Amino acid sequence: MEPILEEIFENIMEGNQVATPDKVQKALDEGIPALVILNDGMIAAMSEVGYLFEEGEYFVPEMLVAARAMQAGLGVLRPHLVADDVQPAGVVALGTVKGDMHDIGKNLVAMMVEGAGFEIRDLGTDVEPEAFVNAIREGASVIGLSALLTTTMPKIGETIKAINDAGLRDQVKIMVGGAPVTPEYAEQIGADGYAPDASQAARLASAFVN
Ligand code: B1M
Repeated sequence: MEPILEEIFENIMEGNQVATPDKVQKALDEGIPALVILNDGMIAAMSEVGYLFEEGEYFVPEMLVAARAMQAGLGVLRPHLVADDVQPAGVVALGTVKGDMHDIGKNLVAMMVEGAGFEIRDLGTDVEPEAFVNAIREGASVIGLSALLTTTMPKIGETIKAINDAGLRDQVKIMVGGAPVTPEYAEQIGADGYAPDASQAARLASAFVN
């Protein structure tokens, strides 16, 4: 691997939000294609972060700073990806369901899924089922539903029902998560998958499109 790509990898792993964009710019100046920087330096680092998180070697704070470094680097890289017409792995519309204001976990999921090469449409918190339906009409291929309260968890099922009722269910994959959500509940309400954490959400999104 080119030394500068290794430096990008290391800086993301360390969560260095200052050095990462500089290194990305340096790699571009060296003539490395934007897609190579993205895949071999940045996405590779985020999958390693996800792996270390799952192994219990990294915790939420480490994952959060790594994701922020990744986002800082993407700020420099994004115009070049657009100029090179690099297509995202898919468009993921993500939100916390109606009635629920918790967004820390959802934001972490957004960062890790973006780190896996997806475009994120963050619908925010307290999201009406209709907003998810509209996101599918506007091109989202994956829907991510987060709930942190036992009282709002049923809204996940209601959102999936709204997608069904709109006749759009076969156009999307739906992943669900959040502290009270279980794999059994996900299956019961007809989701395509459940992820217990942000790292596995990124892996699940990739599995959907591959
Ligand atoms: Co709230 N809150 N809260 N809260 N809050 C909990 C969830 C609670 C467990 C605390 C407790 O009582 N022990 C409890 C819920 C109890 C229950 O339902 N059984 C609770 C309550 C009751 C409430 C209020 C009702 C309190 C009140 O007002 N009486 C109120 C509700 C407001 C509302 O939403 N309508 C409320 C409010 C708040 C704050 C606004 C103060 C704040 C939220 C700030 C914010 O998010 N911007 C807050 C917080 C911070 C918490 C706790 C302390 C922390 C949540 C968090 O951010 N965790 C929480 C207690 C706890 O969890 N220990 C609590 C860290 C985060 C990284 O983890 O969100 O689990 P998590 O996300 C993980 C996974 O779940 C998963 O990946 C993430 C990263 O690994 N994941 C997904 C999440 N979404 C996913 C989606 C996926 C896949 C994976 O695919 C799409």
